Amino acid sequence: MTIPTDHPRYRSLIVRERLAEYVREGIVSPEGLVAHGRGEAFDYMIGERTTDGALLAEKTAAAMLRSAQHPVISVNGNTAALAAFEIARLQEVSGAIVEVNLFHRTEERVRKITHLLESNGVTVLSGKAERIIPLSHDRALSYPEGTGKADVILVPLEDGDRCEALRKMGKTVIAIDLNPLSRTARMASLTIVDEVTRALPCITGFLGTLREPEVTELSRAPDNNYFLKEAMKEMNRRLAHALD
Ligand code: PTJ
Repeated sequence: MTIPTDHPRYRSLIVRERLAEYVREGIVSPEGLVAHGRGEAFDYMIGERTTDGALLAEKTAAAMLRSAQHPVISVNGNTAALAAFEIARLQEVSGAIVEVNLFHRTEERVRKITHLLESNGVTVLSGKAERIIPLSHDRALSYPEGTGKADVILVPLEDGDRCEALRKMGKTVIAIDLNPLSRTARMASLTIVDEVTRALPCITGFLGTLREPEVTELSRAPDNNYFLKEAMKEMNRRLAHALD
């Protein structure tokens, strides 16, 4: 289908088309479309823009990645489909290890997602996945040199259970999630309530400009509840005046 460029929702429709194509190619899971729809709904409520609160969270995430000894970015099907290039840029400036971790895991999907990431310039951790995360499901599978060693893990669009398990392992978890009420958002050490393709370039940008005193100050003990409350306040404000 050709999307008319003058359609008021052109960008959103193009992204949906792209995700549907990635489902056909076996990169995004069918469930990933549902997850995307939920994200879109929350993005409407936040005004489809990066709020001041999200920007501060992105700066904080940059500081946390900068001060990490072994930063890791965990990528799933939706993130690869939406933001492979943005992941490559962030890896370049942060030096983070990128690994593929899937909720709906098959070795074929891991291979296809790895290929998509690599063709956008990402260096993807290879090797044999092991049951590293204390979960009964295949979401336990991860890489000893990645998640196994990580102190700070960036997990765009993560599942709540996995986020909780990573926290129990003592990892510092940075989530990107448009839903401030999700279990992931509440379980993470820091949640960025922003759309993943807006959030990643902001983190990359801050990594290039942050100075050492800010890194120390911001990465000390982020107040996740503060960021979640700011996002909800913003949504409430917008909803209260939506029809004015
Ligand atoms: O590729 P897989 O098999 O690993 O599966 C990936 C999905 C995303 C399907 C899987 O991790 C999943 O089911 O995730 P959840 O539990 O639905 O959580 C996804 C969260 O991401 C939801 O809270 C959405 O609101 C949010 N979200 C969706 N799209 C975006 C988003 N947040 C930021 N940017 C988006 N584009």
